[in-house]
Formats: sequence, structure tokens, C-alpha cells
Amino acid sequence: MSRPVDKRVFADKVLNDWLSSVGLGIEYTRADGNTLYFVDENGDEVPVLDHVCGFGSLILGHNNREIVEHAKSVLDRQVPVYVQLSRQSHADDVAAELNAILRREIPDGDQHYSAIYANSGAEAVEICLKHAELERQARIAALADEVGTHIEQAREAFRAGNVTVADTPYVRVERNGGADEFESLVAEVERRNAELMAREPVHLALENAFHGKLVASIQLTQNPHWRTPFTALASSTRFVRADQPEAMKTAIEDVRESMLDVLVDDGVVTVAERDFPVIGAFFVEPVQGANGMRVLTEEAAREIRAVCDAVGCPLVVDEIHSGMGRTGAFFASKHMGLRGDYYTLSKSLGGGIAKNSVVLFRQDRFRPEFEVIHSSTYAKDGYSGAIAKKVLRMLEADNGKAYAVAAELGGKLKAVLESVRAEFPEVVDAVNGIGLMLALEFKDQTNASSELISEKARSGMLGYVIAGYILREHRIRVLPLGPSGNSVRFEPSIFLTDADIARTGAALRDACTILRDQAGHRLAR
Ligand code: 5B6
Repeated sequence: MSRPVDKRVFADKVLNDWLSSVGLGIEYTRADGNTLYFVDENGDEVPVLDHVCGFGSLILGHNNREIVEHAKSVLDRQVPVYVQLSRQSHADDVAAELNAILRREIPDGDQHYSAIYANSGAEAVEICLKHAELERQARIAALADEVGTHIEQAREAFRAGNVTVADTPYVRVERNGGADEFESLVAEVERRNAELMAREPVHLALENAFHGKLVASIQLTQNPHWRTPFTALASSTRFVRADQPEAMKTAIEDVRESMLDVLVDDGVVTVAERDFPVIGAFFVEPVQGANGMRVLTEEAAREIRAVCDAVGCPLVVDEIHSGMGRTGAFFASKHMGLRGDYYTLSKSLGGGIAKNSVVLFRQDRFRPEFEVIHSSTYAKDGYSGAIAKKVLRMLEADNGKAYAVAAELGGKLKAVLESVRAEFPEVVDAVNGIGLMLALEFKDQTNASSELISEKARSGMLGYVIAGYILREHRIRVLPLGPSGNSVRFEPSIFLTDADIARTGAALRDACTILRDQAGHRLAR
């Protein structure tokens, strides 16, 4: 007789075992607003206050009643879900609404933005990479055309006997005074240019950036543990510090490449350098989630815009995490006046019950052929389109009351986090973030006197162990984030209550007391 197989071995067994080991391996059975529920050993439903809220994808909460009712009616009305290559007005409606919001929050003359839909955040980011490469290839082709014309002009002048070939530091040519002197110079220029044109682009992103985990987008996510096994699969990224404009300029100088051009000047054929578009795009999160909710400054936003304008590459504003209202504006980039060429949105666009993402491309850069070059079976579907329309209507209702609520609740929650910091200066380093995108950063505990605390800190697990404790003792769900997992994230829905905020403060004071008193045994399960 064969033994029954434990079905828990089939999906994410290692991850689930590890979650259980830190006290986070709970199966939630119901979700409503800002609350998750699990059933305990007595069969009782236990509510848990959720500060993770789908990694920030639930600005309107879990299973929002209005959105769920809308979804039911969409399905009941038999709205077509998959009708690829037909007219789909919901895609126009959502894009028009996003354009109106963008125009209001980040005025940009009469530019409009064209939308391309996708299914996930990383997919939207990869769409940006592809589109930026189309732009770059077009610039390369224009440059190569110009160089080709110059070579023809020089060849004609050489044949007519009007010019001589000068010595050039760029290309070494056999000097024999004959006709092949010119042709060997051209051959070498063309060989060098072809080699350059075949090279992959370099992208720019900020230190500790997170832009996804697919094959190409993972190269824009700095975490070496996630990125470096795959560096051979896609083009690389230079990570630059937002607060060091000089370092940004140095990085650009470092990657600079020149195409060779052949020019006739005063009866002499010379070789000149032309700036080659080596940089594909600059990717920026207005609020860096994975970097502990760090908000870009106005000064950094200005520098980044200036760099992109100087280089001629698109600025991709990744609003996958920060967009859709949780910072107190629909686009977080409004706060620091960051104007992008491409914008990505996802997460709350799905209203907590659908997967959706979109890229908005500034009209003057958009390449219409992309609409055919790129596609995905599930993108732009009728169901997620109808949900996105509903979400946008709800966020924009009453003059954007949702954004004001996010700002107000975020202010209250931040004040509580600041009070915890003031009470525990030896334990808490900083409070970061804006609106409902906040983090409390703990001080490094790798040299803690409690063996358990220092050991967990050294293995990068302390944040998870603290999250497990807060869940167990306070029925509050938080997760760590930040480059060394030293921060705890708060990105709840706009249905957070004052009582929830007070409870959160109490739970954090308790966790801070453990760290201050080095009472590691209290964290052990
Ligand atoms: O939908 P998808 O996950 O592909 O979106 C990618 C993405 C995200 C994002 O925030 C930005 C700005 N750009 C693209 C999605 N964020 C996910 C995320 N995941 C973790 C931590 C984060 O701060 C953000 C994470 N951390 C640990 C383990 C697993 C995930």
C-alpha cells in the first residue's frame, strides 16, 4: 500500500518551513479591509491587523466590498474578458483617466502619454527596457546613417583627388599614399563602429533599487543575492547614489562610448568622435520601498532629470509601489516634481482582486510600432480593465478624498513611529517614508549582548523574528525591509483606524523594549 503524500511538499516547501520557523507560517482564511483572519486550534477566527497589505497593493483594502460587488456585476453581465486584437474601450478609458491625473499632478504642457498594458510590475519594467532599446536603436541608426553619408562624401572627395588622409589617433592606417589608404581607414572605422553597435546598453538606477525579479528587470534590482546569479542573461546596470550628483556624472563618464565619424576638413580626411547612445534608460522609484521607504529629494529629482536630458535617455519613473495614491498624491513623483518620460503603475491598479500593470509613454518618445512588437495574451483583459476603471473612480471621488485620507492617516502613523523613536533612541535609528508608505529603521544589532539577537541580526533574520513576535503577541502583521532587513514596513490601506494606529504604537514599544533590554529570550518561540 502506498503511503499518502504530504501535499505541502509541492509548493514552496522550503519557504513555508522557514516562515514557520520565524512564526510567520500562518494560513489566513479570510481578509476584509485592513484585517486578515486565521482560525486557531480551538476553531476560533482570530483577526490580525495587516500592515503589509499585499506589499502595498491594497490601498482600498482586502476584498473591498464596492470593488467586489463591481467585479460580480462585471462577471454577471458577461463582459468579454479575453478578446485580443479587437477594440477594447476600457483600455482607452483607463489611459484617459491616467492622463488626466498625470496632467493635474505633473503638468507637462499639452503632452499626452500612450499606454501599454501588462500583467505584473516586473513585466511593465521590462516593457520599459524594450521600448528604451527601440528608442536607442533608432538613435544609433540615425547616427550610423549620418556617418555613412560622411564616409561617402569623403570617398568622393578622395577619388576626385581633392583631399589627403591625415594621421589620426583613432585608427592606425598603413601609409603608402595609395587609394587603399583611404579604404583601409574606412574599413577600420566601420569595423570599430559595428562592434560598438552590437554591444548591449547600460542602464542607470539608484543604489538599493527594486524594479522586479524577471530576467532583465532583476538587473535593475540591486540586491546582489537576487541579481548576480543572472548577470550573464541581460544588460547590466550602473547603480548611482541619489544624493551624490558628482558620482552620477562620474558614472556617465565611465560608460561613455564614441562612434567614429569620417570628416573632410580643409582638404584633409580626419576621424572624429561622436557621442554614442550607450545608456538605455534611467530607472527611478520616487519612494524606494526596498531601500527602507526612502523618499527622493527635490534636488535629486532635478539632478536625475538633468542627467537624462544631457544623455538623451528616457527617465523611467517606477510608481509600481508608490503610485495609486498611498503617498497622498496619485503619483508620488508629484511630491518632488520628478517628471518622467515613462511611468509604470501596478499593484493597487488591480483593486486587490486582479493582476494588472501599465506603462505610460510620453508622446514625443513613444514609438507606435511597439503596440505590435510587444504583446501578452493576458494583458489589457476586460476583467482587470473594468476593475482598474472602478479603482480610479473610487480614488478620484470627492476631489481625491482618498489621497487626503492617505496623507492624514500616514501623518498620524508617522507621528506614532516618531514617538517610538524618541522613546527608544538607543534602538530606533530613523523613521522613513511618506503617507502610507512608512518604515521604522532599527539600529544595527549585530554586536548585541543578547546572543539570540546578535545571531539573528548577523544572519539577516532579526527583522523576521521581530515580525513573528509582533504577530504572535499583538496580532499585527508587519514584515522587514531595507538592504539589511533592519526596517519594518507599514503600507496599510486607507481604512486604517486611529485604534489600529494606537495598537501599532503599543506593539512597537513592546518590541523596542525587548531590544533595549536585550531580552532575546522573549523573541524565542
Ligand atoms: O509585480 P512585481 O512583483 O513583478 O513588481 C515588481 C516591482 C515592484 C516594485 O515595488 C517596484 C518599485 N518595481 C517593480 C514590486 N515590489 C515587490 C517587492 N518585493 C519585496 C520587497 C519590496 O520592497 C518590494 C520582497 N522582499 C523580500 C522577498 C520577496 C519580495
